[in-house]
Amino acid sequence: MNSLRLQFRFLFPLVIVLVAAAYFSLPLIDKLTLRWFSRDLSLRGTLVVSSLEDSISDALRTHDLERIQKAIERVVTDERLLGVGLCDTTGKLIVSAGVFAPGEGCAAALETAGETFPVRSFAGGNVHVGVHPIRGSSGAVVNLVLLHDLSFIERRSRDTRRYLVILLTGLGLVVAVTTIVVAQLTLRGWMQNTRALLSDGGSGVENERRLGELAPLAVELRARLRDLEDEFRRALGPQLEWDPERLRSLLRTQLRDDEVIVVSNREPYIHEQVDGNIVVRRPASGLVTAVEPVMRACSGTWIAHGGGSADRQTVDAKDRVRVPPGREEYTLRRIWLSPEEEQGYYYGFANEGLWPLCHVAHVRPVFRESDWHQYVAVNRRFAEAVAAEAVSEDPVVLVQDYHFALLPAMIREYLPRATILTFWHIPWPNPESFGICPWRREILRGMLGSTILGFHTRYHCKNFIETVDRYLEARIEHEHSIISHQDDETLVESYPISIEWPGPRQVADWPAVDACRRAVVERLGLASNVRLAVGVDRFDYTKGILERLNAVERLLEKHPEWVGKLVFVQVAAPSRSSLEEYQSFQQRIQLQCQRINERFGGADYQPVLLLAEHHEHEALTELYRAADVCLVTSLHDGMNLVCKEFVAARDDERGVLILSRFAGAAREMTEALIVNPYHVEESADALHQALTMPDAEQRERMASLRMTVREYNVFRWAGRMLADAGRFRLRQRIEARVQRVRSE
Ligand code: GDG
Repeated sequence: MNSLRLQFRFLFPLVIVLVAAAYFSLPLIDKLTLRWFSRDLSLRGTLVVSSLEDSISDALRTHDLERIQKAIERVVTDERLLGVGLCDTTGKLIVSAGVFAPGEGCAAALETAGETFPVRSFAGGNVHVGVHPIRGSSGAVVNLVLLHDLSFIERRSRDTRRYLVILLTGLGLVVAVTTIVVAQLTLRGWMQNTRALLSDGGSGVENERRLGELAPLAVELRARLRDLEDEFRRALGPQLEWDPERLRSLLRTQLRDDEVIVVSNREPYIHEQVDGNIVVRRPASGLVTAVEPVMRACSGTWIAHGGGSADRQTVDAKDRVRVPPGREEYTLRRIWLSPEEEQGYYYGFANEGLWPLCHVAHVRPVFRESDWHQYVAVNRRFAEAVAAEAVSEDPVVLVQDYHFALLPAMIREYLPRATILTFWHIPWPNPESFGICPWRREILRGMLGSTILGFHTRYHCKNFIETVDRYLEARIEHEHSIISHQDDETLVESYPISIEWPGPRQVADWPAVDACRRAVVERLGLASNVRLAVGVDRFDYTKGILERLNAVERLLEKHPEWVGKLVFVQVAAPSRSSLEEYQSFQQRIQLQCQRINERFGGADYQPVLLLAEHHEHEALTELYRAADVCLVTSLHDGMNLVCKEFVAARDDERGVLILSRFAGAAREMTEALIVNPYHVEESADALHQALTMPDAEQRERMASLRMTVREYNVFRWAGRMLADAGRFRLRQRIEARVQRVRSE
């Protein structure tokens, strides 16, 4: 309909042009036809005269006017000839026939002699006046005047005009119909191309061919659409975004301000003795990075192992301390572990057993009976602590990670009405891999004490459900992801974790990107023009640090132009260093760095810098902001938060992220350069691509990544989980009420 309207809009001027053409051309045509006929009539007159000339000459000689009269009367019988008159040279009428006015008829007629277009009005119409001189035999000259009726010309002209109007209208109609048909076809083709162009049929030769000359337009249009989408999402941002306030309001409305307790092994604030002073440290831990902002928003109590050298000095009589220091938004309850407990539960069963078991990163899990006993005992101690801290019968308990697989079922023994949300921060392997754990059933039963069990990805959920299916008697509702085991139901769901998106005040405190770069270059003693690639990790074999170094080495081999110009800085925060596997891994990395530096470095250039020490949070932000490239090449990672922190730090929308496809984050952060870290060639190429990536592409990728991380932030992670818990609790309350009514 719209397209028709559009075409009529085009046709209207065409009609106007045709009408104007008819309007201006018709008088012209009238004039022309009159001239043609007048010339015709002059010729005709000449013929008539030549047929009369002889007899008139003879008759004049003999003054036989009667003969002349008869001759001209014969001629006048022609219907187009109105009258004939014979005039002498003085304008006197000699004889006449038909309508010929005596006297002035001759005089008026003779005036027209010599005119090319001798037409006069006569008796309400036009007549053609033909003056033909005839020389008599006596030598005297007379003029034979022929008055031809021009009304037939007018008739013909009217007919011509009618035909012309019909012709122009017909022509107009043909043009109009042709225009509409051509326009419709063109429009349809255009619509198809435009649809193809908007549908983002992917890149590649086939798509280019399909779009033809519209291909460059497609690129521009898609870029513009992306910008508009970005602007739109930015504009909607505040309404859609998850932030602490929205989380708090969810707690108020859906959980009716219920009590929230978090349990994790790692504590969010560690008090350390340093040179006789007590300092507070934030641990290098993805779990703490994610859960701490949620806890600040929810208040409540966080129960964790007190591992800092000054932790005991800073708690009250009930082993509690208010944190964050200075802001005191929630309570940290510390649990003290003996060295044997820590060794067996934490280093032994959790980190030598479950960690490699779940990551499948080519390090053999070690399962010792004694470690298992410590693991059970410590889980029990934490369960008791939860029961002791709970002020209500049905708190919401957030159990964190693989250190506490048995805790959910144990908490349920003490607090049957608690809502237990367990989040497993690391991957879950397939049933075969998990099957090598001697206590696989105990672990699964322990976890199924949870109301909700969360993993980062659907894939990990699927692996877990299949594992339960393989090793336990349980009913599984696959379509709802619910496992029923011993009268308890557990919802298994994916909740991709994230970071807290930096607020405007925090961003305002950050030094400018250039200043960060200068500070890092100066601090590390680098040349001012070097390109910087960075890696930030706990010093762990699952993070792909070795593979990253191999990629850097291969890049320098393949593209020697980067030697002297690229420096790779690896922050490796000490982690689980008392374990042999970690010690030998860390030594291996150190040797590898040395080797690369010896091969490509010199007195004033070292291509690789290993900073194997804990860094303050601000120092990491400075490094992220100074970097051209951030490398995250985990061999297997539940999510990985470093890549999200890098993106959050780049409000300048510059810098390139290289991300392992084996990190959970790769499913969301698709605009990163996704690599297989085991493929050294591919990683080296990605590094080269990152270092040579044009600014506009960096901006486009980074803007999109930032949008994702901002929207899918940690408050959304917690919000979704707590909202699911709220729904569960509501259902539970309704069921309890129904039960009560039934029993009354
Ligand atoms: C597990 C899963 C999942 C690193 N060095 C320092 C430091 N860090 C911080 C980083 C980041 C965190 O540690 C590491 O986060 P990741 O996500 O990489 O990893 P894991 O600790 O292995 O965490 C992981 C996570 O849980 C959350 O669920 O993403 O897949 O393995 O925040 O910035 N922090 C400080 N100094 C350092 O030197 N302050």
